[in-house]
Amino acid sequence: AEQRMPRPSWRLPLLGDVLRLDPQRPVQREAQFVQELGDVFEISILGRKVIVVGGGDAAAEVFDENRFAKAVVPPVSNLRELAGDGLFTAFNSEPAWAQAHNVLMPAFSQASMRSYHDAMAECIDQLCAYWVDTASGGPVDVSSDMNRLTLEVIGRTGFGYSFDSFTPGRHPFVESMSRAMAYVSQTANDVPVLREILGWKAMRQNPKDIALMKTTVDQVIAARRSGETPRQDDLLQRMLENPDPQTGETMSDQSIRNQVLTFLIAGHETTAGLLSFALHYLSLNPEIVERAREEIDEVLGTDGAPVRFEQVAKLRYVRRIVDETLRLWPSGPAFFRKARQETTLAGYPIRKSETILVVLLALHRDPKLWGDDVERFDPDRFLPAAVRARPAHAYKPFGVGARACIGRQFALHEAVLALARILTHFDIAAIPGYELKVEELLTIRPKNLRLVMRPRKR
Ligand code: MNH
Repeated sequence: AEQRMPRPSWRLPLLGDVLRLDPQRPVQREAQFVQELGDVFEISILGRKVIVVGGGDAAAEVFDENRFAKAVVPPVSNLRELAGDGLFTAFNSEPAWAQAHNVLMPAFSQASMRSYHDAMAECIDQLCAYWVDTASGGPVDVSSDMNRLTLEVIGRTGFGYSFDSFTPGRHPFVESMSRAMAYVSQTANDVPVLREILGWKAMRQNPKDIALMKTTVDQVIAARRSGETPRQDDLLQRMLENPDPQTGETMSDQSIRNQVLTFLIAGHETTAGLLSFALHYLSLNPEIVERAREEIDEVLGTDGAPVRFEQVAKLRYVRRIVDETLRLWPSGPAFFRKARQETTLAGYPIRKSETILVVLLALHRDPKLWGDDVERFDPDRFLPAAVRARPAHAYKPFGVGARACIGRQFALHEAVLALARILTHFDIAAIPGYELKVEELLTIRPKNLRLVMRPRKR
């Protein structure tokens, strides 16, 4: 006899479990369900069944690319209005995915980070100067400033464009992008009719925001193509010039636009979230700051010279701080999989194409995989011996398989460099009484996190 998959104890007709969800904090709510219902269970949202995986061996199963694959379903598929068949939102079979993947993989290799390093370092130094000029010992708005940094970095290294991020006020592109992202996130699980009644203003605004973003990017591409702006060794140049080695064809302007928009979306809030959470933990753990600074001073020296590319990979402890931050708060907190054909998961039967949500927020705190002090921030969990002792499926902040994050090396290089530079220049102090609350807008970030950044006393 077939065993039935666990599910919440009661369920409403039509609505299903929708009233149990938390529209403001959907993934944190799912992680709570994992505590109540176990590693595998199902929920029902307005007639749509979603299987949830939050730990243990079930995670290893669902990461198996032979039996499961990425699923592009809401809210991810809602981004297609903006990013079309760009890398992140493409269906597995779309030809634009394979082409962009082939062209861009070399551009995101560890070795290619060398060509983005100087621009990254410059942006980080601009951030530090901005804090010295504007903060004058008062608290800074961490999430907002980390967003300025990561957007500036991807703009400069991606396509030679500056959003003038370290000036007061916000670039129109940034205004449009944050509204468009909020729109996708807030309309993730609703019904179009409700959207019409509840969301008049946002609904009328959204097409305008999308149009502005597309036009901005199209202008940047056209200016580079025509030679109006100079060639440079960035992602845009590679997309314009390098053919797909498999077909010999170069990318269309439409596909390039989709990729640029994708990098702006996928590469900016995720890394900003990571940096914000890391600074939060550093503000609470002086002994970790001390160990990091010992390493930083030894590797980078104390003369304030620009950081060289090769030095970043030597910052092993700073890297462990980054890894541990992504364990507790993986900035992409969940992703979707689907069954390639009829199969089973943890012994339960699964139909072909059924949707499965992997909740990293729960997996990364599974006591079966991480021990019983899972809430503690401890970078030494990522010492090589400790990593080897854990199964590989315990930690997947960048996803799995063919559709895993292409920007992983980019994000890690940027994050290690930024934290090293910030720790070199500033003493980080928490605001007494701050309690971490986590905000979700597809990605996660600490809510209202403010920290005092004082020029470092040696
Ligand atoms: Mn990223 C896919 C997490 C930084 C560009 N990214 C993914 C996935 C996760 C992820 C998880 C898989 C999603 C899924 O299976 O549906 N990404 C992160 C995190 C960070 C991050 C936690 C930072 C920290 N990502 C970046 C950066 C870039 C980027 C930086 C670009 C500059 N990510 C992508 C792209 C994809 C992706 C593009 C889609 C890749 C594909 O499907 O081929």
